[in-house]
Amino acid sequence: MFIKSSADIKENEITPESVYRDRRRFMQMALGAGALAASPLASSKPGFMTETPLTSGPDWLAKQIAQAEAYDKKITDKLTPYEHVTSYNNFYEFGYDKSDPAKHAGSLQPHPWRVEIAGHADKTGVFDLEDLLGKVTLRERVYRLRCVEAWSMVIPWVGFELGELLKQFKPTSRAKYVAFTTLLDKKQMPEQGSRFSTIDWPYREGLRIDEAMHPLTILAVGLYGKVLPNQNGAPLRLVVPWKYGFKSIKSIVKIEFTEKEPATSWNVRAPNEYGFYANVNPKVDHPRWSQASERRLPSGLFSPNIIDTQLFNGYGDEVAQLYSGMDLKKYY
Ligand SMILES: Nc1nc2c(c(=O)[nH]1)N[C@H]1C(S)=C(S)[C@@H](COP(=O)(O)O)O[C@H]1N2
Ligand SMILES: [Mo]
Repeated sequence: MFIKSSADIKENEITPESVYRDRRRFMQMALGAGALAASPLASSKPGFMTETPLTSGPDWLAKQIAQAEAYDKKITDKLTPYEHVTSYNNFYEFGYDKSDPAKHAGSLQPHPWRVEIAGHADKTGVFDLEDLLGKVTLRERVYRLRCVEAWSMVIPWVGFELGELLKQFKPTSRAKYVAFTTLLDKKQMPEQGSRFSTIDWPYREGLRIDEAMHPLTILAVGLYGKVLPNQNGAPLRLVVPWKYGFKSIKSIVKIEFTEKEPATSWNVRAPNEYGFYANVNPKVDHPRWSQASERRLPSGLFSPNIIDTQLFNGYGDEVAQLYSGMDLKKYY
């Protein structure tokens, strides 16, 4: 038995979701009245939202996010509060402590932003984020995020289905994989200039094309109804909810259709510890720790909130068929 104070219960179980819902409703009302500026979330400085220093974006983006299609599935998990989602991060380009990204990611300039679409597709080129977002439907998606380090969160993302975007470029039959690359810029991402860095920058990730086209796979541009904070991978980051968090690459500048399985940062760094597939699996342990359970945030000394890890992070009904016939211990 773990001791739980009434304060814990209030913070963890009642407030986050209700506050979020209220906020969201409020913003939509404000927008409906054509008065975003009247919202307490809008800033006094025209063109930018400044609720936190690391969350800023142009008006067109804030509006598009606030008007995203609401999530219509039943939410069974408690949402991890905004404060935790945005202050406990992995973003090694800004340091290795969980608190580093929130402290240091202010040097990232996510607007304006361009993304290169390359490789085996009929249409390729460099596109403004605004143009790409003009061609997709923004949706809210509440997903569990399970880090390979055995902690997890529940996050209400705002984004769009990656497949909806990719199809528009008409990938050819040679497009078997999709490779993603994070921005490479020592000025904006100081850790990329560090001599002690153990990652070969830029951060890279990849998916098989059928994984990329799966409707659960999204590119996120917001969370909690707001523009994505820098520390969470602004302005555009991948979210693949049935895979370990490291697959969800942040601040993407390039998406390439490839014929061969692309190199991915963690797999290159420690191939016996981090596989290309990285599907959440309680039966396949990390060589140095068990993956059978996880610490669901927020967690504290007196309420560690340890829960069982689920195969495919609980999304097996939707994704298990992608791996039928594959040995998940071999393709970890
Ligand atoms: N470019 C980049 N993307 C990244 C990482 C990183 O260090 N650099 N960390 C990954 C890891 S290990 C996790 S768990 C998630 C964390 O996302 P969050 O900080 O939004 O919770 O981002 C992933 N994407
Ligand atoms: Mo992670």
